[in-house]
Amino acid sequence: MKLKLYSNSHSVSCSKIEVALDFKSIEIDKVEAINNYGSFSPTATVPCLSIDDKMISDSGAILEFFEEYLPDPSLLSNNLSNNIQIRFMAKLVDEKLVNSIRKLFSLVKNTSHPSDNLMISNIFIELEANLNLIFRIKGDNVFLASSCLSLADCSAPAFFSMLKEFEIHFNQQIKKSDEFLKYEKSLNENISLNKEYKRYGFEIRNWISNKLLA
Ligand SMILES: N[C@@H](CCC(=O)N[C@@H](CS)C(=O)NCC(=O)O)C(=O)O
Repeated sequence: MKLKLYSNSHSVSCSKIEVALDFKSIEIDKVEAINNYGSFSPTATVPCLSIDDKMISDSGAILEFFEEYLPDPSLLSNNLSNNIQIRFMAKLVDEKLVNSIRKLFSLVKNTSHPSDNLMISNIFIELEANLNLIFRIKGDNVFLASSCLSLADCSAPAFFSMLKEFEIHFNQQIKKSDEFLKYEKSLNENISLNKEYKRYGFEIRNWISNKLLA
């Protein structure tokens, strides 16, 4: 099987795939795509995985592919009911956390409109509420959906590093619950999550600086 991954180093959705590749120690041919995603990706988005003659451009489907391609170590469990919890949580993290924080990218600019501040505050309020929801559903698990790293945690490094950089940039803070701090500790102590947290944080800091210089 011939595999090639088209990704972009500051894409949140591509960051998810980096976690899985590192965790599973998968070496893959990669292309850093800068723009014009429509020339290779069916949805004009990255990540996009080329598998022989197929082009698949959805991070969730790509993660599931790598899980089947190299099942050990696993990002699922051997229990059907835990696996549905893992997939449920993975979807919630993308819909409630990643989609909310993404809205802040377009608000990083040199000259802001007076209405920007209200929009920024509302996004921070939404993030705090969505984090509380996620942590309520997480319960006592060490990781987001299980006692081990799973598919549900793969977006976490990008989300947590973005949150840190956007809190600094917009001078806004969300209230950190004990659950938030406990999960942040698990993220920092896990090799694959921590490595991606640092790499992505560096990318976002650069992205913000370049945007302000432009
Ligand atoms: N649901 C898709 C979303 C992918 C997505 O929106 N990717 C962004 C980068 S994070 C993208 O390619 N946006 C188009 C662009 O930047 O031109 C997935 O999970 O793969």
